[in-house]
Amino acid sequence: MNFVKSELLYQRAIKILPGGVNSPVRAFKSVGGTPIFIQKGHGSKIYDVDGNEFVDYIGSWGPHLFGHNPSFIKDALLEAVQNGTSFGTPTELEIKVAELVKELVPSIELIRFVNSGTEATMSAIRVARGFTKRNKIIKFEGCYHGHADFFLIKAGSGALTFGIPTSPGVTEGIAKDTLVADFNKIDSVKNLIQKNKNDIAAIIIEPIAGNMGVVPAEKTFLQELRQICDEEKIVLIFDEVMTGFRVAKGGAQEIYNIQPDLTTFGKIIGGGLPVGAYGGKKEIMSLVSPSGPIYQAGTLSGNPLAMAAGYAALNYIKTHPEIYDDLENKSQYLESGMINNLRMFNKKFRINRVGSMITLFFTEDEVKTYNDAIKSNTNLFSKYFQNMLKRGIYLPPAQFEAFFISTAHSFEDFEKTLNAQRETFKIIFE
Ligand code: HOZ
Repeated sequence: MNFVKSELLYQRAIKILPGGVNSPVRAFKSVGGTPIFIQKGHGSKIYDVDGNEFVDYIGSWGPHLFGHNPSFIKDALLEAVQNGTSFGTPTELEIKVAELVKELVPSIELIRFVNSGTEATMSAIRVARGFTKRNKIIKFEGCYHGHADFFLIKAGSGALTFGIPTSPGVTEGIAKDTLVADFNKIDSVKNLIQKNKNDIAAIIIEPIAGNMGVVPAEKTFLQELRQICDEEKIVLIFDEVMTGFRVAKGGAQEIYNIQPDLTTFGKIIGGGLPVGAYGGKKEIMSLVSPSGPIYQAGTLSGNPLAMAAGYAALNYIKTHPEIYDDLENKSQYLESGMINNLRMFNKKFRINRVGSMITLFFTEDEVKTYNDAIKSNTNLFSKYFQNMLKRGIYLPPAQFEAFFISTAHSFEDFEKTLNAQRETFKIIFE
């Protein structure tokens, strides 16, 4: 496998794009080497500019539940583009997508579409602050909610991978209103609430964290959070940008049977196009402009191409509930194969999996919190990543990310992956 064309493109890219990329993790900085430039994707595979084929486990970081470019989404897009690309006016499709989201996720009474997960989470916080007339928020160490200033404090994903969980450029004034609790540790939440009585507007959480690797919240922890929020009149926000429609049709909230006050979604509701959304209780969401005073706007919000792709994706989910059994069976198969491979090399490294989201942590201890996750041997992960890549397996280029399985993945893909893993383990462990 050679990467000659990718390397040349990277040399061009670093002259014009910071770090050669438009989003940090994809630059391969934490795993070494230079990024690969992808030309096309189909089903479970992506193909780079040098003509190399990879089994893809990123799936655009989650939304490609059906693999790359499924025909029903492509057809919907081709049809929509005949009518124009953007109007900045209401369209019927926005209502249809909104109604579908509400049907699949019962906690959504009103919803607003935006253009990314970041926009969704930052707007949800504004609404929670406007609703409660309070300033402070609680987030959890290692959770990532996009790059709005007030979230870049002890954040996960690229911020954690690059060792800048709290970014320069975030002012002290902003940082002081973000309180950070420990994931899965209810006492840390209680302590913060005690010290900031009647000042907390919202608690935001990834119910199944995907941005410090996959780390599911314990059910009792989420139940207690729900109870505390009710007692203290705090808005509970589930960030389901990764988990929404992926771990179940109703997202993590369906699995845990807990209704948040607000939920944020990402690109999955646009069939992989640039879309986000926030929604939830009518009482809160009706404060959003123009029905209420809390301002939030955007020309591309509810964009007709994104809505067409989103409608196709969500309608497929609604009419094919069997996809979740398929995803579970496939993911279980891959997980068991990985466990066997680890056993073969006498390693007890941890695998966390919820449905089609998986992380192999290079640590032998249980991973339930951020502090557990960062015990992982990231040098070993880098070697693992590079060796898998050379064997045609494209994993997220960072330890603190989830990898994603789609319905397009085949058992043949998994056998290839497991085989590559055995060869890789032989090199990195022996
Ligand atoms: N922050 C994303 C992963 N959690 C990566 C985004 C990207 O590079 O596309």
